[in-house]
Amino acid sequence: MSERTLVLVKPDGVKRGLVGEVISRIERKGLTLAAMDLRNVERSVAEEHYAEHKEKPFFGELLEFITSGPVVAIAVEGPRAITAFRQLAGGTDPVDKATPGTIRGDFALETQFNLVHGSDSPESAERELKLWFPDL
Ligand code: RTP
Ligand code: MG
Repeated sequence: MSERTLVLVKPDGVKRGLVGEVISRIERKGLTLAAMDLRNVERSVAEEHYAEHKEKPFFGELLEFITSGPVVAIAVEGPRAITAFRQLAGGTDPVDKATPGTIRGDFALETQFNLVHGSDSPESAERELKLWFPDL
């Protein structure tokens, strides 16, 4: 059964020219692109997107960062797409958790600048896809 997940190439990934690399890995895995858009992120959308982290000490800098430049938002589709993309991305900390061979493990050094976002559950995916692609 196919499902959809929200992937973001964050501002660091766009600035470093890694959009193609991320899309290529998604496609080579066998997942498909249902929708894709390069866009600047409104602060309200950023707050909504990361609402689960509202009370965290890093919330302020997370909002600053995610609104610091354009992101590429992608609705990714395929069997077990949510888990499949989280595996492609690697763990949140690009050095301690993400292993080489993953996007974060291969291209990132700092947790704050970990290049990509992927929805972490079916509930998150549904909520995030409504927020980023209401017409999909
Ligand atoms: P994401 O939501 O972006 O896909 O990342 P994730 O699930 O792997 O990690 P999560 O715990 O949801 O954290 C969201 C993003 O917040 C930033 N972060 N900074 N300074 C810090 O300690 C810290 N911790 C998390 C990261 O950009 C992380 O991806
Ligand atoms: Mg998360």
